[in-house]
Amino acid sequence: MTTWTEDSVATELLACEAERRDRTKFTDEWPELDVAAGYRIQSETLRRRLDRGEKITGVKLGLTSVAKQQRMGVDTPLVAWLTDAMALETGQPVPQHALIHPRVEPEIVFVMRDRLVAPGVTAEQALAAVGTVRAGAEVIDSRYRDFKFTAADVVADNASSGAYVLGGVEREPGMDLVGESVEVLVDGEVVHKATGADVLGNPAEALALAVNDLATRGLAIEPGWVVLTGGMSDAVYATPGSTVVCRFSTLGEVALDCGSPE
Ligand code: 0L1
Ligand code: MG
Repeated sequence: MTTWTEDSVATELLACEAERRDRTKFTDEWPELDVAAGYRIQSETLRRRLDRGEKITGVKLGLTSVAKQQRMGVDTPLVAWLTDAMALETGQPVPQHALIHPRVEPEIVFVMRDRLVAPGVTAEQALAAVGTVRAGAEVIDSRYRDFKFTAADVVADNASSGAYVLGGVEREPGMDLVGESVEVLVDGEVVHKATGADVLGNPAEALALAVNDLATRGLAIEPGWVVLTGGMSDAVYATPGSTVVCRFSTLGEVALDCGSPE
């Protein structure tokens, strides 16, 4: 059996991503791997992404809704990184050629106007630093077989990061975040419904959680960054040939063409 280290786990996760190869979770072989170690591994993979020229575009939260927590069997919200290599333009299809088993989920997204620094930031204070609110769709892609992981595994894996796209409508942070609803349609059929209330009761709570968590690692949220507040509903498979639409009540629609098999 392999003896893993934080460094070799980081190497293996990035290799799985580059080679589109899934694997069993590390905690099967290294049960002592905990969430704190998962974040150190996540920081190391971010360092390597930046070394190869990627730029941070923001942060993403994971497992902020009960729907996601129950589906993934992990009840700890988590924080991870977005880079420009993950950003999709409107109309770009899901990059199937680069992903293992992508799924799509609807997100309420904050675009930051001001720098946000914790600790002790409340949801209200966090919201005061937001410039605009937008709809988003995240394309998640776990490096773990069948998306089976513990909290430590998924934190190390940058919370199943894959790609993301933003909708075109921009609204003020004072909008009704809690009441904003979304329907997820696959080929025209509604398969999930959720509201902003599903995201920790209020997506602003997710933003506060992110900045307070980042502060424990000496980090802040920077102006211009996007913050994906977490899947509002369970995700749907991005089956090649299908179209996924996230239809929000006031934030517009985000449509994703799921592309063709590579
Ligand atoms: O694979 C996963 O579902 C873990 C990441 C969670 C992403 C989210 O809840 O937005
Ligand atoms: Mg997400």
